[in-house]
Amino acid sequence: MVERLSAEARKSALVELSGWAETSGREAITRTFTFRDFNEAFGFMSRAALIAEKNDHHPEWKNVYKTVEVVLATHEAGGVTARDIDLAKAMNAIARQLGVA
Ligand code: HBI
Repeated sequence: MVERLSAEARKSALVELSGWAETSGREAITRTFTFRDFNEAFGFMSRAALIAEKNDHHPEWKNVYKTVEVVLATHEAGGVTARDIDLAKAMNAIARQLGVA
């Protein structure tokens, strides 16, 4: 079982994660990605989905046209863990490759 990060550990991890913030009202982290169009947003989701499935760690997300709103938490730990931080980093890397953020 992976360990839930303390509030302090969460905060210091977020300093390194551009665009991500604490989710209000729950122990999770969130970022909204804005792409050029739907095609690019869906491409981002497809690439992130492959990583998520490989690691058996899945995002909560919502897509509206060119925006993708992501919430990451580890349900079995009841909070944010290193798995969420790793997935957030991977998502940022994909977005960067697409020329966003
Ligand atoms: N994804 N975000 C997230 N959090 C989990 O706890 C989680 C998951 N994907 C798969 C998963 N847990 C499984 O390991 C368990 O539901 C069996």
